[in-house]
Amino acid sequence: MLTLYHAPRSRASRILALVHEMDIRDRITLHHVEIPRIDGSGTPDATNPHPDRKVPALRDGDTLIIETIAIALYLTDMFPEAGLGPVVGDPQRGPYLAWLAYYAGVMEPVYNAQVAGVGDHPVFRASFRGVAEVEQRLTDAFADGRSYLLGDSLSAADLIVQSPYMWFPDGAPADARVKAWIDRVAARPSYAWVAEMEAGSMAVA
Ligand SMILES: N[C@@H](CCC(=O)N[C@@H](CS)C(=O)NCC(=O)O)C(=O)O
Repeated sequence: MLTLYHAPRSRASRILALVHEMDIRDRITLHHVEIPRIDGSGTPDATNPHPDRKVPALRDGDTLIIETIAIALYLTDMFPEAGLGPVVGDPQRGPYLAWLAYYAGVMEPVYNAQVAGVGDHPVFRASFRGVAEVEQRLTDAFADGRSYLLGDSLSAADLIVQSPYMWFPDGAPADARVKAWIDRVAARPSYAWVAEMEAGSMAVA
């Protein structure tokens, strides 16, 4: 049995949505933990095995997996039949990995730097570029009218790459096709389920 360490309305919510999309809820025990919040509420939770007491974290027997991207890949590779992540040999595997890596390696730093007011620093721009380039990347991705990042069907990459715009809709790219994708992902039944779970009915392991 897998254990997912989760806190409501956090980066772990995307993994919860992925669990629902993959229909593997019965394979996962949810363990709700407290985390320190930006508003000063919450505290680190001693029951959280994450070395930084962050979420998400996933335990599989003696193995602890941290980092959203690693957890998403671990799950989609473990349950390929769920169809949420192309496996090795599938021509979409490369784009899938690239979007996941781009999110963690570029998008999160770029948006955090923007909030921190340091995104224009030449050293930062040399490594990551900026918001305009991220928006152009997404605009280009949807220029052919596709519904999701990899084509016609949802993958874990959509749940993760779209997530900043769920939290900060005002920061969404202006492109109509990108906006339609953001709305399409947000309207998935998995997110209604996550909202319901996080509203208070979540089982604590
Ligand atoms: N890069 C990590 C970031 C995890 C992270 O920062 N999670 C936040 C919740 S959104 C957290 O647990 N914060 C608690 C803390 O900073 O102590 C990932 O994507 O898994």
